[in-house]
Amino acid sequence: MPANKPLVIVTRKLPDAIETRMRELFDTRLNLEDKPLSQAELIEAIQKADVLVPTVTDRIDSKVLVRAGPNLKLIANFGNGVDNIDVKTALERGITVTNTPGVLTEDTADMTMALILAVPRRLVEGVDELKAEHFKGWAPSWMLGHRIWGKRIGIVGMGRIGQAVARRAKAFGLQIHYHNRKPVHSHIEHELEATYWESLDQMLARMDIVSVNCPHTPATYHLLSARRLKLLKPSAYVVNTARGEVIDENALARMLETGALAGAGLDVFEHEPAVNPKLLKLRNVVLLPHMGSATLEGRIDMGEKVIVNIKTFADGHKPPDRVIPAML
Ligand code: 8YV
Repeated sequence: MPANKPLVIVTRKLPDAIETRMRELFDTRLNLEDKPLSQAELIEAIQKADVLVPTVTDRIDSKVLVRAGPNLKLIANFGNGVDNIDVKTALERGITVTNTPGVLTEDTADMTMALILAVPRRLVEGVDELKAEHFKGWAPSWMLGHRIWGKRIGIVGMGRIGQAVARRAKAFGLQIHYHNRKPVHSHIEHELEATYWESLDQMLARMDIVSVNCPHTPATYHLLSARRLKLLKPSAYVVNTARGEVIDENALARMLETGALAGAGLDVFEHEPAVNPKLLKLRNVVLLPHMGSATLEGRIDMGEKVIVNIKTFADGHKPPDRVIPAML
């Protein structure tokens, strides 16, 4: 890779400040129109680039990677999740992969908490009622939701985001339960007064709210399968700000439709940007277009991470946010 000015191809429009800095530092090709790249355009990009900066909307699977040119040495993903990239194949081909961890934790946890509040308290339904001019004055039995204080939340995946959700949830009076590959450090458990469940099945059966905060990997695909969803109490709510693929979306939609589950708050979908049409028709769901980390500050921080990863790599050092297979 040319030491100082690698050819960096960016697949989507990034914040202006980030694009400007990238152009100062590297030979950077931007996508100012922000039109998603077709597979052919993506292949063309990886044949030329020294560094590719993709996002979650670019599927970089083995079919794409086998076409990579000899110069491609780094894929600096603009995003935390790397389920859009076949990391194993990339590494086998000598391509380093980096991501942007840490900087979208608080924003994503905020949005998770917003959904945890919005669904049981019927926030969107209330807004819709008002807009439809159905509000004829307060009534004791109108628009009743459910209290969240004192209820149990089960967090699936207690990494950075899961812990940030737990801190917020605790402040709202929820009791914290979690399932993770292994328990978190005892001082974190103590701080959060959190209960660890080795068995996801056992935890699910006892929770009032379930929040999905784990990455999508082969091991977590449909972790909330039709069978596991059936373990939930009919009064339970499901919130997902991680990846749609972690839940069997069709099974979830069916259960919400029949009242086998109380409601769901979903920021991510199994076949994005498509959303299961059944979900769109339901009143007991709050659906968002994958905007958990969508703050300007967060996007700039993500861009800064991408720049640091490229710059350290181009300078011959190990970039700080390398994705290693053990993480997947
Ligand atoms: C990002 C995300 O905005 O970083 C992630 O894993 O899910 C998003 O919130 C998106 O991935 C950008 O590539």
